[in-house]
Amino acid sequence: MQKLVIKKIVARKILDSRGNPTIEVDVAVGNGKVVGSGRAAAPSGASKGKHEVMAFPSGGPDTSIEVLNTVASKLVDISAEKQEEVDSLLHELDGTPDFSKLGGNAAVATSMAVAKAAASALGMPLYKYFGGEGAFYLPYPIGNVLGGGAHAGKMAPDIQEFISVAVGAKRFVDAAFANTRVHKKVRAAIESKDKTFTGGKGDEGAWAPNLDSLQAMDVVAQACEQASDEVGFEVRPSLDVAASSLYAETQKRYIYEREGKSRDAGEQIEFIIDLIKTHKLFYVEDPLHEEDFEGFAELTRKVGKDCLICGDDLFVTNVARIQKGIKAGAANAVLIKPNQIGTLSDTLAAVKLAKKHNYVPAISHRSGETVDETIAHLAVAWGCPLIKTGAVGGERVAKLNELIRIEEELGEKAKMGRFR
Ligand code: 2PG
Ligand code: MG
Repeated sequence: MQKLVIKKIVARKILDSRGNPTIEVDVAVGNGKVVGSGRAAAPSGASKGKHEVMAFPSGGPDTSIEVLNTVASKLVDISAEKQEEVDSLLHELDGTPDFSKLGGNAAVATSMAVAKAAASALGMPLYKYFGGEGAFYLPYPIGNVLGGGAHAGKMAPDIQEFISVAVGAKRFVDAAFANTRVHKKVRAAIESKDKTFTGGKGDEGAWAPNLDSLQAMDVVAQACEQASDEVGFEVRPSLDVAASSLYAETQKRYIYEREGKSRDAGEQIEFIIDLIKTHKLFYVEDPLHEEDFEGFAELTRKVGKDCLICGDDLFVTNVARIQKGIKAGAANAVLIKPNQIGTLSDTLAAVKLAKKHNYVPAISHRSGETVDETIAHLAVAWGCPLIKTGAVGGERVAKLNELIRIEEELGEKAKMGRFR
């Protein structure tokens, strides 16, 4: 068969779930004539890590599109099946260490659209294109059911995400529905505590109540316990503290505004350990701020055998930072967000490094999302045993429903992922 090459790249500005502009890219591939096409859109974060690549150049998404349009011809006729070459060309065409000329969102949307186009030309779903016959492990969905922090209003909890993970589920579909069961129970519990609750939600579809972090933790832990009893398998509470958003560098303290409290590094570690032990937390993301490798290491030493300690802003899907974390023993899980690093090849390198050192890779959406379902395929292709997609909402269920379809397509072969 003739070589499959990139024929055309079209970029456009579209809306994300917050109504902010982001980039969508269409790629056509062929061997003479067009035989496949792929479309991908990039998400955007609210609680972004300091060390992420730049989502957009300083001129914003319009500048990003202009830059992509001027370099697109250089990508035409490049082999669409050589993802690494495509991705290193994206780096070269950008020419900066952090995608600040092209924008990480345009880069990642292009990278993903090329992969999807190549898969479509070969008549394969993306998870099979990247993962082959060995791609049959489904991830456990990490479902954000109650939230605050940078994703919700002032009176919501200081901690960003209170999460449910159905770790006992035997099938993806059951795990996804267990999370929505918890989500519904959480609403009922909030309403019974607060008669004025309006049903308001944060950016990811998690309820945003007028509760402090400890009240919220109780509500979610109880809802998980009740859901476990009803479904007959374990559903565990979890957190994304997003501690960089709480940290005040000048005071070297974590400021819990809603609670009217602040904690120094030692107090923060003790606070998190207490939450992990009291509520049997399965997973805690960013319990400390993004530069505190040592604090992460101390926490992991103390509770890492009972709980996944995951770095998001700490690692930003960046192999150098993950390497630094591995050396320090900073965590036992890594959040994987393709747009934090800008290409699929860089993302895969992060997943491989994490796995090699028994760090659990958890692939993740952003708070500002689109209905793009690429990460669902990447989770299966790369054997990530966790996927963070939220529990409800169109742009969240786009990924969950795609995984339900993949599980159905895999049939008997499908298995839930393994953590260690
Ligand atoms: C996070 C994410 C997604 P954001 O902190 O993990 O839940 O939020 O996209 O705002 O960084
Ligand atoms: Mg996070």
